[in-house]
Amino acid sequence: MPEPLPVAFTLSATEGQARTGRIDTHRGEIRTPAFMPVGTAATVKAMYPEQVRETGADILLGNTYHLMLRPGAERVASLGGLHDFMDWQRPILTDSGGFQVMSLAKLRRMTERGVTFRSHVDGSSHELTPERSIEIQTLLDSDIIMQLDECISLPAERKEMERAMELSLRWGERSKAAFGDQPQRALFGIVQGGDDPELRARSAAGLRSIGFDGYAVGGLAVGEPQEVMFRVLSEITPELPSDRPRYLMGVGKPDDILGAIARGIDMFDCVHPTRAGRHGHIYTRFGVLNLKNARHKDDPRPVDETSPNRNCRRFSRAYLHHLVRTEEILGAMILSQINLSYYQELVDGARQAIAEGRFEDFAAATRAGWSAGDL
Ligand code: PRF
Repeated sequence: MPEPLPVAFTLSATEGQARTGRIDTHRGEIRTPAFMPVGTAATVKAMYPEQVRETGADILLGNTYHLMLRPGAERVASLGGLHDFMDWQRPILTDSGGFQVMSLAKLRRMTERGVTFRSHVDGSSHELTPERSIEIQTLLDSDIIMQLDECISLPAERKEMERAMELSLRWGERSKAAFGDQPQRALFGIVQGGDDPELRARSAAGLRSIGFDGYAVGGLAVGEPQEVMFRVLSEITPELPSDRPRYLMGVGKPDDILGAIARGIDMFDCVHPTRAGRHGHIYTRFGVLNLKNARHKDDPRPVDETSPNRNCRRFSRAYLHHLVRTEEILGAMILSQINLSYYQELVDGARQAIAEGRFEDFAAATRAGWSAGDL
């Protein structure tokens, strides 16, 4: 068997800080800026893999934390890896678990060695170290592996931001040693440091000297206003190597994504489009529509009859309102599909606009559309 192709990032155009390009992996190409739908438990909730692909997604996100608890990383490995297990044959990025431990697990204890916790599923005890996180992500056969880090919420004391940033840097070094030489996969480091410019710069410099295949910005969208997130991004992307992909973790709403692309971010993931869909909220070129609202119950109009997405043209708002109100499974399916399609339409539009040097106009026109529509 020939060696699988190494992961490679190629930029094709820039406009200001905004960039477009591609990441090549042996499982296929990832066009950037990219939005990665979240497939936490080896499924993008309420979507078949081929439907996810049809929305335009090149890559999915999976979670170490959830998969180590259920069904277990060794089990997924013995069943042929995560791609075969869920039948998604394109690239998968896995998060390292620390962030989900902090938001979901019980009785967490953070030490230099790693984090111990009790499962939110059955209360069983587990330990996640930087080395075990890499091992799990390798067992899953992930294409892009994230280092274990500690993400704290904002606002926070500077001492606390500094401690978590420095711990994350040491864990980055251990992650790199544990990852070793696996050119068919990428290992990304994660910048921490809260909202403090000096801590962020030290984090970026430390990660750069360790040397990663890509650089994520963690610790944002954790309670701070959007303007703080944008300020940190404007400060941090110039500190990251321009020839490596940059990933803003867990972000966001369409407006956050446009602002982050303008500040040099290449990759995003967020549960928001699928979760909002399951709750009756849909994203369209004309803004957000809450289909739970009683004002839709007699509305025969489709969501958007000029949309490229068939689901936006075929069902009336009254029907979708009914499905949401009755909590029908089909409602979750259709609304998740509509939202993921809109997110992919957004990043596809951004990629084309950057390639043609008109991203600024594209962003302004897109934002104007959200408030101009008759919803
Ligand atoms: N670290 C990791 N995963 C994350 C985050 C982080 O800081 C965030 C913060 N928005 C989301 N997901 N490992």
